[in-house]
Parts: sequence; structure tokens; C-alpha cells
Amino acid sequence: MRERTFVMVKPDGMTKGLTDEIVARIERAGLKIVSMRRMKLDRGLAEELYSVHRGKDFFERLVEHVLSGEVVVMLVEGGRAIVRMRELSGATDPAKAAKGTIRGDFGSSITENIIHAADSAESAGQEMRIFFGEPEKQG
Ligand code: FUP
Repeated sequence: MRERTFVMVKPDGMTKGLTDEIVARIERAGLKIVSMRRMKLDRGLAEELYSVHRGKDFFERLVEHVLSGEVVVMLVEGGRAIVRMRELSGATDPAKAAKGTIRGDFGSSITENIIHAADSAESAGQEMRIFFGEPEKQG
């Protein structure tokens, strides 16, 4: 099934100069980057992106991290794009992520884990709307 999903290179991925490597991995996986933009989040946007985690002990640390530098946001399209991007990203904690995944190869901690990729069709829809003004429903 052709889908669209939302992906973001976090500030630690930017600092480590990984945007080109991440783009290459996405394209080699047969997915298409429909739109891509470098930007600085503001607090409202960061808190909206991570609103499901509001109230958790790591919420503030997470928001501070994504506000700590520029990010690259992407709209990625292709067959099973949501699951495929989660597979390319790897487990949330880089210490547990498999080698060959973006987090497994480059991540340094659970907060500094290089990349965000929407975890469901619902989140993808919300996040694409927030960052690209895409309609929420797909399919
Ligand atoms: P993921 O979907 O893999 O990005 O993971 P989650 O939605 O569970 O977490 C979102 C972000 O919160 C992760 F990228 C990292 C951060 N996080 C922490 O910093 N500490 C935790 O204990 C759990 C998540």
C-alpha cells in the first residue's frame, strides 16, 4: 500500500552531518522524498510533535533536545512507508537498535537518537499536517 509518512532528522543527526546519509538510505530503500525542509522548531511546534509524551519524565529533555539546533523535516512516500521508515530508523534506544539501522549505527542515547519517524498512520497524518499542511486522512 502506497503511504506517506513524516520523518525528521533531529539536531544530533544534523550536528553529526548525517542528513545526506539518511537521505541515501531512504532512497536506497525505494522510498521517495516528496518534500524536505531545513528549519528550527519553536517550542509550540516541538510540544505539539511530542504531545503524546506530555507529562512523562523525559518530555522536557526531549523538547529541549529538538529545540537545541536545526532539524530537517521530510515527507516520505512509498509502499508501506510508515513501517519501512520505522525499520530503517531502528529501536528507540540506540543501545538496543540493530546494526544497520540509523539509530543502531549513529545514535548516542535514547534522547539523542538521530531520527524521528511517525509510528502509525494516525501520527503520520497529524505530523504531516503540522509540518506540511497535508490533509490528515490518507489511502
Ligand atoms: P520512537 O517512536 O521510537 O521515536 O519512540 P517514542 O515515541 O517512544 O519516544 C519518542 C522520543 O522520546 C524518542 F525519540 C526518544 C525520547 N525518549 C526519551 O528521551 N526517553 C525515554 O525513556 C523514551 C523516549
